[in-house]
Amino acid sequence: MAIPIPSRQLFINGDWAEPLLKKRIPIINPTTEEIIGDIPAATAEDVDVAVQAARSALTRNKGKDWAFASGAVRAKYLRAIAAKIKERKPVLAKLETVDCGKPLSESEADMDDVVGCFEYYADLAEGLDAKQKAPISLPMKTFKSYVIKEPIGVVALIVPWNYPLLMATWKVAPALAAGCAAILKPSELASATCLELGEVCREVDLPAGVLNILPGLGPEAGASLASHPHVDKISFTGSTVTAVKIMTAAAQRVKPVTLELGGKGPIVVFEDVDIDKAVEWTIFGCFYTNGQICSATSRLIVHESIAAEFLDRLVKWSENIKISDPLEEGCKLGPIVSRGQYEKVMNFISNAKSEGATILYGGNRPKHLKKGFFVEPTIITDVTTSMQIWREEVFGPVLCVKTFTTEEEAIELANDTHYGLGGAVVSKDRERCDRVSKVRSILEASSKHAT
Ligand code: TXE
Repeated sequence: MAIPIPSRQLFINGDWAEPLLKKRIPIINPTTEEIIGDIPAATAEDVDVAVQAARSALTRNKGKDWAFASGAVRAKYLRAIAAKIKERKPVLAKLETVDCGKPLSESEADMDDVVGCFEYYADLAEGLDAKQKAPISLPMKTFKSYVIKEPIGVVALIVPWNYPLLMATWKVAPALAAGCAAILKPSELASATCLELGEVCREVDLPAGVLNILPGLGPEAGASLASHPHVDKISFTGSTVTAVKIMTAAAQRVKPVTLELGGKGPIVVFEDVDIDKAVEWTIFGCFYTNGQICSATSRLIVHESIAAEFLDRLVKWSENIKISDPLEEGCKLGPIVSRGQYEKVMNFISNAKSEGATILYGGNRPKHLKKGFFVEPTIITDVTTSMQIWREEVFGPVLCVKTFTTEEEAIELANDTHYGLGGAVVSKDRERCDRVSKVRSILEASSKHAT
């Protein structure tokens, strides 16, 4: 059954506004490769209008507006947004799945998290009302010190497409709770649910300009936001290449940025594990959301003594992963978000082959699906640490494997990456898990490289 895609405009100053240059971007369903609608594309001109709206939302009538509202007032709006999203969960989850290709069960879980996140920051907003004494003793009684948390001003929130509404919420909810006015820039590859947040804001009468939503191309809408003189802070999640551009633009105006970028996370599996359970974690760590997660554990580092048995069972589990239209019941792997990302993933696989690695499982488009940007869950062995597949983030369902014999070797392999972010250690020995996952073990490994 076709999912109706709402036709939306930009969300500026509490209402829908046609982009000044009337540009639009098609929405392509990654499962069918069909155009199913379009989204408005903001340009520099729209960014100016939205920034102006956000600025005046902060201080329109001094003393009454968002920056001056109590935490309790802001919390009331955040809870109202959470309640509306809860009501719309079935529709929003379907829309997310059709737009970005993740299995429906995952989109449903995302919507629950969205609700939880707005509620969580509502609680924190209330906590902001209490004036805290600073924990320092001052030499003279005439001086007093307090900690008062003030909003930073207008913030630009630039998000990617792998968790469209959830990632937006991780930025929007804390910004609004803190009394900032925000401009959300969703990814051009998946903006549909973020635009629905505009409709929710209208329904709960969020004061005009507090949240503005501007989908559009990165180099146009995103870059204009990053360099805008009246944006006080930028929060960005996405690729390192784009982060460098954003930091460079922000540096011109000495503007603070918060970045969350890529990863190449390890999962270290010791010899004492319950193999089936560890296989299940490995599958979850690398193939959830089609592997399009910055903290995906896409490098399996498994103890030599169990490697053969482990890989055997990993392949059997992979054979049973249901790859289908992500709206279908039981789907565990949907398509990659776009043709561009699909081609990127396929290139990684073919480069791995040409560098001498072995494709133990997968590596192709699933034969039973004639359309869509699908990639089989892929397991790659005979990998060396200089290969691209070991070093670079794929952002697809692709796992590369190495074995180890000593704990020290496992730690070295796990930390052999220039990315940060997540990692996992699987063992029945809790002390070992704590020891290996400690930052100290990373420092030890890196100091060895330095000497
Ligand atoms: O990211 P971009 P893309 C990684 C992952 C993926 C790769 C490319 O490896 O394969 O990045 O994905 C906006 N100024 N991650 O091309 O370009 C853009 O419109 C300002 C990791 O989608 O970084 C979108 O809203 N903004 C990641 C956002 O930046 C700009 C999640 C992200 O797009 C801009 C996604 C510019 N010049 C991809 N150019 C994670 N950490 O979870 C683009 N944008």
